[in-house]
Amino acid sequence: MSITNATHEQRQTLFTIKENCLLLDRNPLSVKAVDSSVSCALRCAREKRCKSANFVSGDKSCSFLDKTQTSHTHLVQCGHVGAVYLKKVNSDVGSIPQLAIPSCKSLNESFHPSGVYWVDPDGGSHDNAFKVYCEMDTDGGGWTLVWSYNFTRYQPFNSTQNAVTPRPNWPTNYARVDVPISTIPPLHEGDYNAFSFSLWKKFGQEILFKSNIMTWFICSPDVGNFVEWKDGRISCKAAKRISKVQCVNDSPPNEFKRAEHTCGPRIKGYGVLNFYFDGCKTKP
Ligand SMILES: [Ca+2]
Repeated sequence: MSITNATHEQRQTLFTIKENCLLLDRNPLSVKAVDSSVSCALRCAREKRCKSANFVSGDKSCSFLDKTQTSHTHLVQCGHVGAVYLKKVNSDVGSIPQLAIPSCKSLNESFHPSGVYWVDPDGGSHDNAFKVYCEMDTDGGGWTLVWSYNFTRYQPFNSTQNAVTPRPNWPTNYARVDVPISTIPPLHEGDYNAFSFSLWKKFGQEILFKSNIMTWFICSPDVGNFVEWKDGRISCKAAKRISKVQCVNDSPPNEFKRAEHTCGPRIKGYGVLNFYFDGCKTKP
């Protein structure tokens, strides 16, 4: 599950240039033959993973790099006649605590790939910055991964012992909720952990629900609001169809229900339960 309230704009890609310099990287992302440094920059601009590039005029080679002179100053060497080192402007944002971003939605999808970034949602000193996973591929990107979960007993799925695990520390009065709680931000989609629930709203109000087997949905708050923990109507649209399973849950949900007196919150549609984040693994 990821959340955002991103609005995106396409920007030009800018480069800083160091003539007669190279970033000595033994493992470039790729090397291509090009005619000029401009052509090298254009190709790097189109490749999200390319943060900087070396152009060598002698052999007309353009090497794409995932490192930059900011992160690897010691690897930059000058005095190479005919070489040009090109660095994407803003390629370093979120790469170290000192360059922490407010949230994933501040990234530009055209040159920031999905991955781990440093964020500092409360601004000011970056001493309390921390790492998160930004998803930059779905519906314009800008999603912050706030929770990734597994199941206690996937087979059979409807077993009373099946529950999501771990769960976020959202409020519940229900004594039977008994799966472990996580408050560690997940750093990739298979890292089963969760942000502290009170932090979710700092990254936006819109939620992307992903699934391995079901249609993905993007939901915005209305009267109901997941991150503010308010029951009621929400507004959802399908973000991606998962072709292997066609089921009734494909229709977008329209209601959020909290977890005060049940095993977990629910996302429902017209007579359909799309997501039930069941945190009870032992039931009578
Ligand atoms: Ca701060």
